[in-house]
Amino acid sequence: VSGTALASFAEGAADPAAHANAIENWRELRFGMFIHWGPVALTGREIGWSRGKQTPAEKYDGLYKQFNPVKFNAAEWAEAAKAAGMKYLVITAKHHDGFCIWDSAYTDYDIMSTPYKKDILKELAEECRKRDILFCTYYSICDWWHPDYPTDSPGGRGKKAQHDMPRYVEYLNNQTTELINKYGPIGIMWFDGEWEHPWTKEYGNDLYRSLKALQPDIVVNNRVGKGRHGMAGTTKQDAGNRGDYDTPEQRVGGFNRERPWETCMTICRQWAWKPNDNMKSLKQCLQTLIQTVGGDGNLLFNVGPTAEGIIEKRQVERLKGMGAWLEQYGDGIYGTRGGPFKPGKWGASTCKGKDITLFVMQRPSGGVLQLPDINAKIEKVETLTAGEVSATQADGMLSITLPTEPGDEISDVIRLKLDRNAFDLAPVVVRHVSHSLAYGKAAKASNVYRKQNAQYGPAKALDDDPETRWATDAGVHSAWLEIDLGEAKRVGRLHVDEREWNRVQSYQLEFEDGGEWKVAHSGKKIGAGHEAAFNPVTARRFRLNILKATDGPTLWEVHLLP
Ligand code: H79
Repeated sequence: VSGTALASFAEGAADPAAHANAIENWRELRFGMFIHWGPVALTGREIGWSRGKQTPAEKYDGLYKQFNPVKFNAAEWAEAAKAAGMKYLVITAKHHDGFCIWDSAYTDYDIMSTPYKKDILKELAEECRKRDILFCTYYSICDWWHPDYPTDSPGGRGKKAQHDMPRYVEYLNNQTTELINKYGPIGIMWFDGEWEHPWTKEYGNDLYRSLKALQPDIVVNNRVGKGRHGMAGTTKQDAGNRGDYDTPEQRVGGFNRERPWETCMTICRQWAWKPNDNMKSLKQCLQTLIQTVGGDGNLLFNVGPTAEGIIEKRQVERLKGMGAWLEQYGDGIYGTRGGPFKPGKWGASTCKGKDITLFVMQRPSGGVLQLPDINAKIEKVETLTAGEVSATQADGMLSITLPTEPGDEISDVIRLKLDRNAFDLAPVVVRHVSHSLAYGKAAKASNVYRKQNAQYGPAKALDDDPETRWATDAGVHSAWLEIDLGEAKRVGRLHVDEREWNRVQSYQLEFEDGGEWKVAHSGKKIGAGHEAAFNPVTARRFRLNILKATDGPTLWEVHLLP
C-alpha cells in the first residue's frame, strides 16, 4: 500500500505507526461478526428505519421498559463467533434509535433502565477477550431519539422544534470516550448514520482526531466522515474526509488493494431479528466470504439476536457450517491478500507469501480453467479439496486442468506455489469466455455516457470483461446498441446483464433483413444475468433496442449465441 495515497485519510492519527499496524492487524482477521440488537427485537422490525414508521415513535421509545433478555449469555455469543471462524465482533452499542446497550453515565435511555439491568457490553467484551476475538463497537452518529439531535426520523425528514447540535456532539464525544475507557481497547469504532445534514466533515475530522489521540491503535471506518458514496461505501480521498476504510453495505465490494475495505452483510434479510427471516444458504455465506477476501476486503457478517437474547439456533448452525469449512480451508482466507486473479463468476484468489490459493466456484465447460498467465514460475500445484489437478503455462495463458468432479460443493480449492512473492504480481482480470458471437465485434450506440466512448462505449458490452460496461446519459429512457457480426450468423439466444441497475423495462432484439429492422425477440426486464432463447434468425446486423428504461440504461455484457 502506498503510504502517501492513504495519508490524507489518516491525518490527525496521533501515532502513525500504531495506526498503520492496527489496520494491518485488523485486515488480517478478514472475517468478523456484526450484531444488531436492542429493544426493537421485541417488534421483529428493522432497527434502522422502523421507529416512526412501522412503530410509532412514542411506542418505540417505550419498548425498553419491556426489554428483558433473560436468555442472554455473552459466552454463547462469543462462542458462536468463534465457531464460525470469526476473528472480531462489532455490536450496536447505539443505533439510530438512540438506545444504549451499555451502562452509560450520560443517559438513562440505556440497558440499566430496562428490567434486565445488566451491562451487556461489559460481559460481551470480556467473553470476546477470553477467546481472542477483537471487540468492537458500532455507534450511530444520527440519533433520532436524543432531544438535542436535530432530526427525528429516517432520512432526517422529521425535525425537532428544539435542538442543539453542538451539545449533541458533546454527548457523542462523551459516549465514544466512555466506550473506549470502559470496554477498550476497542478494535473498531464503527460509525454509521453520518449522512444526515447535521453532521459535517469538520465534526468527523475532529472526532477522528480525538479518538486516535485517546487510543492510537483504534480503527475508525469511513462513516466518521461525509465522503461515503452510497451503498457502494467508498470514500474518495480528495475531499479530505477521514476514515481508515471503506464500507460497502449489503454487497461485495470491488477489488481494491489500495484502500482497505469491509463488506457488511446480513445472514438473513434484516439487520435486527425478524421472525422467519429468509436465511442465506451455507454456499451463499461462504461464497460471499471468498468473493470478498478475493477482492482484498474483510467480511462483517451480521446476526440479529432475539429479544430474549439468543442467536437463533439455525443461524448458529449456519455459522458453525462456515467455521467447519474454514477449519479446512481457512489458510487461504486469514492473513491473505486478494488477487492476483480478480474475483468474478469463475471464483476468486488470494495470496500469502509465495502461495496463491484459487477458489474455483464455477466449473468451466471442458474442465480447464483458463487464467491469464502470471509473471512467475509455478513450482507446484495441488488441490486441497478432492481430485487431481495440473497446470500449464503457455501462450500467455495459465491453464488449470481441474479434477473431473468438483472437489467440494462450495469451491474447489487449489494451491499454486510460485518461485516468488505472489503479492508482487500485478492483479489481472479473469475474462469469462462467453463464446458470444458478438465478442469483440464492431458496435455503435444511440447514446454514450458523456460521449466517453473509450470508457463507456458500446464495445464495453461485448468484451467479456466483468469490470466494464456500456453506459448512457442520465435522463435517457430509450437507447439502442447495434452489433455488426461481419458476416451473417445464426443467432438463437441472447444473454444480457445490467446487474443491480434494473432500469430496463422493455426491450427487443432486432435483426436487419433487407435494409429493414425486424424483431427476433422481445422482453421486459433484464436485471442481473438475463437469458432468453427464441426462434433462431440469421443476420449480420443485430440491434438491442431498449424501448423503455427508468433512467439511462447501462449494460455490462450483451452476448449473442447460436
Ligand atoms: O446498521 C445497518 C443499517 O441499519 C444501517 N447501516 C447498516 C450497517 C442503515 N441505516 N440506513 N440505511 C442503512 C440505509 C440508508 C440509506 C441511505 Fe444513503 C441514506 C440512502 C440515502 C441516505 C447511504 C447514505 C446511501 C446513500 C447515502
